[in-house]
Amino acid sequence: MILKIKTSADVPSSEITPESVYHSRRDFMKVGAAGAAGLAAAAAFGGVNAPLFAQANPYAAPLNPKFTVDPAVDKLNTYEQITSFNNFYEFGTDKSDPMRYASRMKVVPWTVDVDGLCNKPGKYDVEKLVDFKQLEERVYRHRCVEGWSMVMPWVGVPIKSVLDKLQPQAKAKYVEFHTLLRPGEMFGQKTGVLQWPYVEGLRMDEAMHPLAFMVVGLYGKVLPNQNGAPLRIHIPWKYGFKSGKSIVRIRFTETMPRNTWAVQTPSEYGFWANVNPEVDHPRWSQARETRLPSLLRNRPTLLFNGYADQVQSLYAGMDKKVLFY
Ligand SMILES: Nc1nc2c(c(=O)[nH]1)N[C@H]1C(S)=C(S)[C@@H](COP(=O)(O)O)O[C@H]1N2
Ligand SMILES: [Mo]
Repeated sequence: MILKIKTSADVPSSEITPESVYHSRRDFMKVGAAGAAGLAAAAAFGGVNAPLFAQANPYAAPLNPKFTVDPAVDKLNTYEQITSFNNFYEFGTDKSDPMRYASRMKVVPWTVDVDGLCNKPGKYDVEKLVDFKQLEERVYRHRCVEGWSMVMPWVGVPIKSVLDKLQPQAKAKYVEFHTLLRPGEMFGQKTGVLQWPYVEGLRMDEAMHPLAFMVVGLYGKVLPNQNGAPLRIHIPWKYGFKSGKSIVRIRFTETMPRNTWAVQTPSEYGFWANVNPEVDHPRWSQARETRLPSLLRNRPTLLFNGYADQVQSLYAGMDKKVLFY
């Protein structure tokens, strides 16, 4: 694994522009829909600039203080760090590939197909799935199975608020999240590095857990393509590969999903992938982690990535060997 952090000096502004172009286009589209929300937010907020602010940028959402970190322990990574060091194999396997190439992915318009064991299957616009008037900011630790970690201020809604609209049936035990399959824009999909499309899944009670987050923004702005625009999940107590990006399909199933990394290398990756310092990857220790931008294993890995008190009841009585793999 090569850890190479780009600084702003390494990133020509021409490579950043597409994201901001997308942003303003998106803002433009949102003004109508967000107008009413803007007025309501303005009334609640009362600030002189509030109406303009709320209408222009629905992603400037309030922090939910229940879901944040101690800044003395977990310093926020910069926007630049979070958007220039990524795993998104659809755009190549180098950490800087997504930053370079993800702008090729067309994210407007974007629809999500919903199927399987639910009462409201169909094709949904993102705006129908995610209530943009309810966006909130949450600061989460993110731990990649490779050993690096960051702290991100995401903007989104609980996954539960999305799934509830789809009315999963009692038979649905799991939910799958499928990434966009568009080899013309995602050249990694012309290679066999993974089985495409990228599929991840959760048990229903995991997906419905208050921590499980549906992300549409970062740092008060629209989610950059390299981080999984326009819709990705973040499951902070699991290794990063569980958090699928650029989601175009949500499927409810009775059987455990065959997630991409478990299909690719079943001897190394499983379905659960809960973070545990005591269960090593077959090729490296998970006892410590590299909190970027440091390049050293500078801190201990935490059980469930530090969210144990909130999530361990999900797994009462289950086999430890299974759970952390
Ligand atoms: N579609 C898709 N989703 C993906 C991946 C990927 O390659 N393709 N990589 C995963 C891995 S291994 C990690 S660590 C996180 C990285 O998210 P970030 O780039 O926003 O930090 O995305 C996850 N989601
Ligand atoms: Mo990862």
